[in-house]
Amino acid sequence: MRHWVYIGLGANLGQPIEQLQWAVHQLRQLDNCLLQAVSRLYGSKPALGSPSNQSDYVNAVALIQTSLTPPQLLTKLQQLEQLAGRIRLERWGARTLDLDILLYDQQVIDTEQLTIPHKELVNRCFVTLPLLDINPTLTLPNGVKVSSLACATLSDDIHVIRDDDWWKI
Ligand code: A4P
Ligand code: MG
Repeated sequence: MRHWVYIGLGANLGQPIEQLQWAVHQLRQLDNCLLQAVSRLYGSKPALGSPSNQSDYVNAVALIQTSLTPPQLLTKLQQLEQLAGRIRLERWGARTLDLDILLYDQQVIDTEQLTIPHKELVNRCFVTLPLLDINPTLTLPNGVKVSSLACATLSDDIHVIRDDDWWKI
């Protein structure tokens, strides 16, 4: 279990909070993975560029330790997305569960299948704020401190929904 991986969780259809609780529960059960930490739970408007008329999103980040390679982990996460009943209709469309690999150690990966760090990480408060909950001194592979990004503080666009052990079911 030598790799440290941050996973972004998001949902805006069905019962988003329950789906994120379910997702964390599934991460705890995954072979070759150990759940290490979970952020607070956040609510926000769909990111700029998302199709309009979408419901608000619920987001969080989980930190796991794993022996899975990035492609192996992606396959597992996509299986969980499918299990959660996600229907892929449009890019950035509404979804019951979205699981993204945000960071995999300090590796930089750019293949057809995977871009790590996640391509939108630095632009999205619903990713940077939960990352900072887990690790206030987190640094990206390019040396940038997450705490120095524009999105490092709460604003009108994003709020904390729960700051307890919301994921423990
Ligand atoms: N892929 C490449 N890199 C990664 C990675 N690091 N982690 C590939 C996971 N997957 C990665 O993903 C399409 C392909 O991306 C996958 O097959 C994988 O090989 P997808 O999840 O099916 O497509 P998508 O989610 O529709 O597109 P995309 O660009 O991944 O969307 P995002 O970035 O996930 O954005 N607003 C708020 N407030 N909160 C949100 O959570 N989420 C989105 C979706 C839009 N607006 C949002 C939110
Ligand atoms: Mg995605």
